[in-house]
Order: sequence, then structure tokens, then C-alpha cells
Amino acid sequence: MSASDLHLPAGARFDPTAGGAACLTAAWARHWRAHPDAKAIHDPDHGWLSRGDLDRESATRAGRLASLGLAAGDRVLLSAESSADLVIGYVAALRLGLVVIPTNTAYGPRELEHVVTDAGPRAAIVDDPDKRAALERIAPGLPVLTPALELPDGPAPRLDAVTPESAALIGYTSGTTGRPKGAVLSHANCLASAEGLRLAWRWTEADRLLLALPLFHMHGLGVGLHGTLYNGATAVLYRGFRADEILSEIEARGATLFFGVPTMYHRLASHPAAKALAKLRLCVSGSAPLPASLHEEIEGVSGQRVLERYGMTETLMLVSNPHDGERRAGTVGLPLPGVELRLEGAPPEIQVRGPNVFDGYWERPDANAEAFTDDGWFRTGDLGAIDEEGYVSIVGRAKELIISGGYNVYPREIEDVLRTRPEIEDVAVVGEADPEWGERVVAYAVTTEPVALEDLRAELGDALAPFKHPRALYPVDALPRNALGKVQKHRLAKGEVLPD
Ligand code: MCA
Ligand code: AMP
Repeated sequence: MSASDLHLPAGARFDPTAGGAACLTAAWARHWRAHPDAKAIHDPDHGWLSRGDLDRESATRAGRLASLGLAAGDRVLLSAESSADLVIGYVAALRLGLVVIPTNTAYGPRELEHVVTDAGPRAAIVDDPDKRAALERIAPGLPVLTPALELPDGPAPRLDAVTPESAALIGYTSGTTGRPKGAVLSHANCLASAEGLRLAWRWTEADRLLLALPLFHMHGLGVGLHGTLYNGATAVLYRGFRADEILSEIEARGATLFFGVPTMYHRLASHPAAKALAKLRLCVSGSAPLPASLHEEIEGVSGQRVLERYGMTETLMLVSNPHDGERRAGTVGLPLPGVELRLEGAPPEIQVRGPNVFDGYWERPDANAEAFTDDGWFRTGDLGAIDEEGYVSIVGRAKELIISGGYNVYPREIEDVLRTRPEIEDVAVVGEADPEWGERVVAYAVTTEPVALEDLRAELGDALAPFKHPRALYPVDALPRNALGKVQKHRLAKGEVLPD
């Protein structure tokens, strides 16, 4: 028995094809047809949507999308806050075989333009009127719809008919370096991951997830929403995270599951009502390291032992602490069913293979050549260690990446924007340790005249989403460099070069 078999319930076997499902929506439809009256998704404004509602409404809206001339394989950009309409629109798009590009609602016009230019969507579904107007400027003629897809109904199209190898999603991520790339996830990738998590986390239709994560990243979408639909379970959606709301809703909603990023757990742990977490069957943390001290603190205040897991946009979930068995603080646990993991090189990089791992980035042969080894393993850019019992720890990153509150921020993207300012001669952006955010974005700059952080942030405006803005600006006479002229970012991150 391998260490990762510890994830499987007694007698269970991992089937990456999820019982031979053709595509995600075909797998979800099994539950819709079995119990159409059962609850599915709770919308903060409109209450419960049943499984039958989801089936019927998504079919109707797939017809509307088809009437625009959209067909299997076409890309559609999706950027909206959580709502029943967003879920129905997303399901409708997948049922038609469209490839959905979930896009962060904080993105400004410059970031949206990159995605549109790179992925060439044939339609966009966007809730924010300013963003809709921006898209109409960026891509004249692109149909830009609201999440309700307010269009005339069209004839019933063929639904749930794509093959497992078909693309389902393109998730934008910067990976190791450079401008954001679209990771293409197939239906098979998503099904394999959902089946692995069903087994590992003992997810059943009796589960109810409080889902306060945004639905435009894989944590909320590929884990939270897909898992809910795949298991015929229920999810309560929130537009944003408020610790008091989550804690008071645990009992009121009869919730069993909560998934969050460490920043959310930091806020939950310090809330006077934190004890309510004890009523949940399972709390999962991911997207950024959960400090061992926070892990212990949550257990101290609530008795709940959080299960930490590790994943990526390109791979969905890779490694998880066990449901039954020791949840070891400071580690991400054991490879999930079907996932092969190895450490290669010095320092040791985590490399992975498995049915959940994507095949490559959208139209980026250059990036694919870098991302995969010659023998077909995906290079995560994370540095790892494995202990005697097979528990994996993430000990660092080979890639230049800051994770702030679970959002990935790429220093180069920010430095490039800051360098366009005439008074900034030289700049380096790093992640500074922060108890709430994990890391916060800070800039060290050599400037020709004093620059106020507030002015800088105001002027960054549309160029960068606010979560990427530096939270501190440290003026320095010169950036520390090594003999090869490379900025010594590790020294900046440790605060060794802070001005007086
Ligand atoms: C919001 N702000 C942030 C962040 N979030 N600043 C830095 N880092 C952040 N993560 C800023 C806003 O720009 C705003 O700034 C101010 O905080 C208030 O905004 P608000 O939305 O009210 O913030 P919040 O409610 O406090 O948000 C914190 C949050 C949120 C709930 C932790 O960041 C969040 O939902 N994070 C989860 C992201 C996620 O899903 N990541 C998964 C990706 P100002 O007022 O100055 O403008 S990774 C992934 O998917 C892989 C597969 C994986 O492993 O999971
Ligand atoms: P993304 O590409 O946005 O999906 O982010 C994936 C990255 O988040 C990984 O490569 C890791 O660096 C990081 N990550 C995700 N989960 C964890 C975790 N539990 N501990 C540490 N880092 C994590």
C-alpha cells in the first residue's frame, strides 16, 4: 500500500474517469435527474436553486448562448461575483461545450485586455457595467452579456455531448515567469480531481459547503463548486468573506464544510465566535501556506483540526492531509489518488503527473517546453520536502511569486508598471511576511524625487488590480545586487535593507 492509499476509504478504488462520464455536466446531470427537487445552490438574494432548476435553467440559457452562434470549443470570458445566475451561466456554457475563462473581478482594463487578446473569447459574461464598457472598447463587436444572459431563448441545442479530452476551462496564471498564460483544463482533468476529492474528503450529497471563495479561481470553482455539483451536495454562496457571517451561518444553515485561504482562517480564529467551527465536519485550507501556529490556534479555540491541501490552477488538487489519520501542521499531506509526485534537482522542486494535470498552456509552445520535463512531468515551481511517512511540505518557491490572501501576485508584472513612471529609476517588488495576509506586496524604489504611496496607488488605478498594489513603498539609495548584478530579493523580503 502506498502512503497516498491512506486517502481511500476501506475497499474503495480510484477511477479517474469518474464512472466513464463523458464530461463534467454529464456527471452532474446524474444527480439532477435522480432527485430534481433536492436543493443545490443557495444564492444570497434569491434563496435556493434546486437540482431540477439548475438542469432546466442551464438548458434554456445554453439555448440562448447557442443562438448567438456559439458552439463547442468557443471560448467565453466569465467575470462576476458569486450568484445563482453566475452558476447557471457557467453550467450552461459547459453544457454547450464552450471553454470558460474565469477572470478575476478585480482586474482592470489592462489585465482584461491581455486575456481577451491571448484567448480570443467569442463572448463575455460580466456583471460590472464599467467592465462591460471597458470590454466593448477593448474588443468592439464582442457580445458582452450580464450573468442572467438576457437574450431571447433559442432552439434546444445538443447538451452534455463533448468528450472528456475537450477543454472545459482556461485559467490564467503567470506560472514561473512572464505574462499570464492560460492553463487549459480538460473535462477529464476536472473529473479526475473531483473524484479524488470525493474519496479523500468523504464528500457526499449530505454535505453542505459555505462557499465564500470567489468563483473565478480554481479553489472556489474547480474545488468548491465542481465538488458540490459532482457529489450532488449543496453549497451556500456568499459575495465576499465575513468571518462573523460564516460563523453565525454554520449552525443556521446546517453546514458541514468550509474551504478557505489562510487569511480567512486567521480572521476566523481571532473572532469571539470561533468555537462555531467545531460544528463543521471538515475545514479545508489551501492556496497559500497555513502557518503551523495558526493551525494550532484554530484547534485551540474550536477543537477543529483544519485539513491543509496543496494544488495549482494547472493541476487542480495535488496533495492533501488525510481525512482519517494525522493532519500534520506545516505539511500539505500525501499525494491525492492518481497523483504521482517526485522531487527533482537542487533545491528539490516538486514535479507531478496524473489524470488531473493539464496538457499545456493556451497557444504557448515556448511555455509548455519549460513547464514540462522531457519525461512528461509538470514542474510546479514549488520547492518541497517529503518526510519518512510520505508527508509533503512546501519549503519555498523556485518561481518569483507573492501570495497575498490567497491571490497570486507576480513581482515582475508590478515592477514593469512601476518602471514606466519617470520618477522611479529602479524598483524591486517583494513579499513581506504578514500575519494576516501571509505575504504583503511591498516595493523598494530608487526615485529621483519623493513618491507618496497613496499617490502611487491612485495612479496605478486601472493598470493593476488593487490586490496587486504595493502596501508599502521603501525609498532606498540603491537596490542590493549580487556580483552578477541580480537584485538580492531574499534580503529585501527579510527586511535586511529597510531604510532608517
Ligand atoms: C482584498 N484585498 C487584498 C486581497 N483581497 N489585498 C491583498 N491581497 C488580497 N488577497 C484588498 C482590496 O483590494 C481592498 O483594498 C481591500 O483589501 C478590501 O477588499 P475586500 O474585497 O473587502 O477584501 P477582503 O474581503 O478582506 O478579502 C480578503 C479575502 C480575499 C477574503 C481573503 O482576498 C479572498 O477571497 N481571497 C481568496 C482568493 C482565492 O480564491 N484564491 C485562490 C487562488 P483597497 O481598499 O486598498 O482597494 S489559488 C487556487 O485557486 C489554487 C488552485 C489553490 O491552491 O487553491
Ligand atoms: P495558482 O497558480 O493560483 O493556482 O497558485 C498555485 C500556487 O499556490 C502553488 O504553486 C503554491 O505555490 C501555492 N499553494 C497552493 N496551496 C498551497 C499550500 N497549501 N501551501 C503552500 N502553497 C500553496
